[in-house]
Amino acid sequence: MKNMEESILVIVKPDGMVKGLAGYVLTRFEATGLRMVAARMAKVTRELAEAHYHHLREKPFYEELIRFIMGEFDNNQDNVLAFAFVGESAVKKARAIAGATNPEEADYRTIRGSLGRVTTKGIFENVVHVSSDPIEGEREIKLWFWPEELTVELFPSKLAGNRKVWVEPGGPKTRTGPWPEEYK
Ligand code: IDP
Ligand code: MG
Repeated sequence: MKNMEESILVIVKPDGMVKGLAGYVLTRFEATGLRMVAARMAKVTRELAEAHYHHLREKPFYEELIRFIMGEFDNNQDNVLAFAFVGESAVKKARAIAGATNPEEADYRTIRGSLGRVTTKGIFENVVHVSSDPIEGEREIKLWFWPEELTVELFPSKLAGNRKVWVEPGGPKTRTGPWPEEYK
């Protein structure tokens, strides 16, 4: 990763997957000029969902958010497409095309503004996840990908047994690191 470059996680959420928007979302992100360094289909278990959204666990919409990202409101679509992108101002560029969190408030030219919706139950079906900042980007990439799934050495990794793991796991509930007491 060059100086000033940021790395981010992008996910096509279950609503985007069931609507057949994975290819479209990728096309929009490719147009940013950011470099794709990882891509995989991921099964969203409750464990992964809770780790990913751990910082929102006090929010009133938390439980529904977990169920949403696990595909429970989208025909049990618990497989999502996850990407890692790298580039200058990656967060700003990616969030600009994703649009505001609430699809009803998002600019209509953005992915969320043109293709998202708020359900009658108040769930934001907003098609994509994009990391909020570079620190979150690192944490999330480490959570969703093993080191060998990346095409570049974004973050230091080491050999543990016969597979590589992140030297510094990306925060609470990563797949590779210790879980903080509060989550055990
Ligand atoms: P972001 O996805 O734009 O970064 P966050 O605040 O990190 O927004 O929230 C994560 C996800 O939680 C959102 O994408 C959306 O799916 C859901 N969410 C956030 N705020 C609300 C809300 O007020 N009502 C319902 N769902 C919400
Ligand atoms: Mg966020």
